[in-house]
Amino acid sequence: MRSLVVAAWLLLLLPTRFVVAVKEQDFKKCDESAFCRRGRTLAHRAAEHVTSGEKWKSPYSLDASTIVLEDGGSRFTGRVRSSLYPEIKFELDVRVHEDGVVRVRMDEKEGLRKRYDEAASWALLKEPVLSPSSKWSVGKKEVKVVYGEKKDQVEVTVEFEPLVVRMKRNGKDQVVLNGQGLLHMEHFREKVEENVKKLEATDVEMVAAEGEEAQKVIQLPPNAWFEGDTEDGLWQESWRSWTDTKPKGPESLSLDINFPNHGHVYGIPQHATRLDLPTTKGEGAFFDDPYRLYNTDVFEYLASSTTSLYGSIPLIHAHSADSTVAVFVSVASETWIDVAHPTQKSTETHWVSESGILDVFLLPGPAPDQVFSQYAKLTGAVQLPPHWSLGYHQCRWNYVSTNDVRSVQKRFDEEDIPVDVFWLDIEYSEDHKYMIWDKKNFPDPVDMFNDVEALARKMVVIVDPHIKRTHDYPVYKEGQELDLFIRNKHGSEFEGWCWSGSSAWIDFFNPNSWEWYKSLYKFNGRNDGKWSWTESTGAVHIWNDMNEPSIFNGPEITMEKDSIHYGGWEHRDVHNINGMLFVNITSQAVKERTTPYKRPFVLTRSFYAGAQRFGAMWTGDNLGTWEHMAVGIPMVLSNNIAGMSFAGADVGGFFGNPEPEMLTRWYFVGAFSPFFRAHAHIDTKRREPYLLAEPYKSIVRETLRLRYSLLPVWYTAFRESTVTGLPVVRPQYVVLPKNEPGFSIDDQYYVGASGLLVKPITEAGVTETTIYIGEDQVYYDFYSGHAYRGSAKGKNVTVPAPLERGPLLIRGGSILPSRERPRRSSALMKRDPFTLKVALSQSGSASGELYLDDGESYGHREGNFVWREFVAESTKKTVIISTKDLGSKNPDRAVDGVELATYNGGNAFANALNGVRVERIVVLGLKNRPSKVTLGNTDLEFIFEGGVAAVGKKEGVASKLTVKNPGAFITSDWTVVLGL
Ligand code: NBV
Repeated sequence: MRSLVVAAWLLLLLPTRFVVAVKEQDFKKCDESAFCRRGRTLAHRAAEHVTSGEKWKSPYSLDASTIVLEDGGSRFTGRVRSSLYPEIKFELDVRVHEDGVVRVRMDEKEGLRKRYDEAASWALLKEPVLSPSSKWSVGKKEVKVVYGEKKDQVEVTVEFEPLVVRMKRNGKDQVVLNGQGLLHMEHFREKVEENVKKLEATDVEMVAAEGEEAQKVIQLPPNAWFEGDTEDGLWQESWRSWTDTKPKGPESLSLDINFPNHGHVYGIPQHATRLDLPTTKGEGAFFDDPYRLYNTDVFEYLASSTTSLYGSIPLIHAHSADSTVAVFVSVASETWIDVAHPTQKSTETHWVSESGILDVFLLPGPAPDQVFSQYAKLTGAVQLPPHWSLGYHQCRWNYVSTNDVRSVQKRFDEEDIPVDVFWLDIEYSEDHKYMIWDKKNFPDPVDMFNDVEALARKMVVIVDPHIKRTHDYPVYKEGQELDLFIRNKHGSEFEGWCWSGSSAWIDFFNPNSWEWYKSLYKFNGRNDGKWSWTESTGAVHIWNDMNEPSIFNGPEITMEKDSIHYGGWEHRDVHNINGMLFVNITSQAVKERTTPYKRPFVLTRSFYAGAQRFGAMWTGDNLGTWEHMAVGIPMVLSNNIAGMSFAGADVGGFFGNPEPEMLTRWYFVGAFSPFFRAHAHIDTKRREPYLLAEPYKSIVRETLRLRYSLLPVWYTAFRESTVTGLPVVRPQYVVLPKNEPGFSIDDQYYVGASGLLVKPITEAGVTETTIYIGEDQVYYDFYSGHAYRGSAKGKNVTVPAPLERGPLLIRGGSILPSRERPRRSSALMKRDPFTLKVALSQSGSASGELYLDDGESYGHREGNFVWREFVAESTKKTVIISTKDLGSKNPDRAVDGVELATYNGGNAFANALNGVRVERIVVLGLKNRPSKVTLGNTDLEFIFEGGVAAVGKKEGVASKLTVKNPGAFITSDWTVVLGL
């Protein structure tokens, strides 16, 4: 109901030409999907049993006599039985990884058919290493393992009957699997009438006691209390005009995953909703339908809904002031998740997937940082992006010709507005045959690329996965010759409709497609002389759109589930991973076409767990409304905590024509998103920043300059993320995990570990706002230096929010490196000097980091980088600001799990930066004017503006010391002493 109201409201807001209803009816609700219906009904029956006082008992148990300890005891296997089908064999396989993550796998053994068990092989970085020391011990009622520090012990038990998996920390339940008894793995069966009958009500009797009227008694089959009394869509299912044949029959999975001591859950992107996931079940549930994970191209999606969107990451974080834990469910098929809070401090979730094995990873935490590192160890960390890709990207559907691109670039330069990348959407291509230029409008693509590159910029060109079925398209012709296309249920080439008309889709599950597809990107030609994209250059990077896959005439705008992939798997088994394979291979193709390799940039719309290793994502076709601007923030945060750090939403909104105030505010949102791109639908008016009237144009220019000045902060945050798995943008619960009132806040966030706290304005007419400070610390207004005080319990402070200054605070205790010279693109900043902003904490100290490398090669893996730490320490009479090399603190693993070579401070990249100055040091919050400021024996000139000190409780404009040209260099060690 709520969603309908929002939909109606949205329609009123949209300009008339966009009044194409949010097509909710194009997408299924749980009750329109048979396996979801079955799973949810199972949960309802269980709940009814419990409320009626009957005991609901899981039919699944672990047969103790079959348990075998393996791999030195860190793993065991055993047979699971279901009392409903005693003859069916299920095997359980439970492992402890070296970092304490527990993996629980269950599969049907010797069944009639095989379940898809390869989701993890695509999601995981590599096969996890098992714990050398944790050993399972088999008891009378359970198998148990205990590990961790004495005072902080994790105990995992697998109880025999019913089968329950429980992870405890210090005696407190962290995660419980099947605690509610909703585990169900539908086994493979023959489609015979007898089977059908078995599930039906067997009889209807009329029983009449003496003197009473006859009553109807329905005798149900014994398993009906669990599975229901009628078959529901087990073998075939129709929806709208489509029929999904289910040749394998039912094989869905249901599992309750509960967090009895955690009142907040986050993750399972991507949905347009709050970060702290609202409930879908139980009294007063916020949503009616479960969260759905099924990659789909949802046209004009709602700003608040559980509807699935383009990407799916089945990772959920559960959080309380005591601990954070997470569960990653490695499943590739359509999945629905109900969320309920039976109490404020506990959470129940119920997962129902259509097919595949049960493969669940329990990440024990116990703090957010550890959960991130555990997840990054499993699925990999975000790749270190090329530095230029953190600049501003200018896109629209479409820049219509090579000259159009040139003139857009010219206009940016005339107006002195920084930009790094220009994008080409689908209309560059001839009849939507991607990589083939429409020569009428794009007669000289290589010259265009070179013109853009000459001004130190890059281009990104779209390559969609639908392949036009015409033999004059070499990609189609060769793909067909090599037999690389996905097949339909009859075994012939799958055909569907997309931009290119009748199209086919390459099956990237087929290993034969990989080298071939990569070879198409060779701009120097292929060894075998066949067609490749020679009208391209090394400065061109790629955008993968429509890879859910989006198919205009398919059910829910995607592929029929009974289509067939390599290995005979049905599309239903692999749907949510399919899009990730495309961006995986594209990123390899882009990387490998340059010698030596350069870091690729690929933007993808569809993604799955692990996609962070291949590129950036964006939130798809948002609307140019304040609601969409606002929901983009929790969406980006949610993707970030699920590993997809390189995330952003279309600035300005894809659909519609945002008014200047909205667009201006949206630029600020973008400037504080990891991925910063403006984009617009083909029917919208042009809205490049130089077209804005004053004062908007100048404000947007300044916002872009702010982004560019803070690129060192963003790049440093990305480096940290590649090593630790910590997100680039961090919500309140990640930074202050013990501060309860912050757990649901998702409209403000921190940038990496820099101490920048931002709260973009997403409403019209705002002039001030409140920012929540969840700790007893001083925070400074980024622009005015006004010092605000938080409190340990948390406090809202009111900050100015004029259009030209989006709310931005610096956390006391931070040192921010920035580059303040306005430039036209990031490449021109390479040797620019630095400003260090020292924001003293309440105890008078501060620290910060800076990471730099050449920004595009893999030289950093050979130790070619600069990694510095800056520290400020106060004594009674001095404040000492110093810097040292962090190379010795070399991380033990880096991007893509590749070990870093030993770092050497005098590496080639660092040497190339010799002479790059620190041109300014600014210190906020000194208690008084220094008597002198020295660097070694040299007295430095300085300006001191009096004001509030960091130490103490006063609020107001903080004191500010500015030391210009201290004579310090960014690559060398130095110490600046402020004598007080
Ligand atoms: O390629 C055209 C668009 C693209 O601009 C947009 O960013 C994608 O999300 N694409 C979808 C296809 C058509 C959308 C109506």
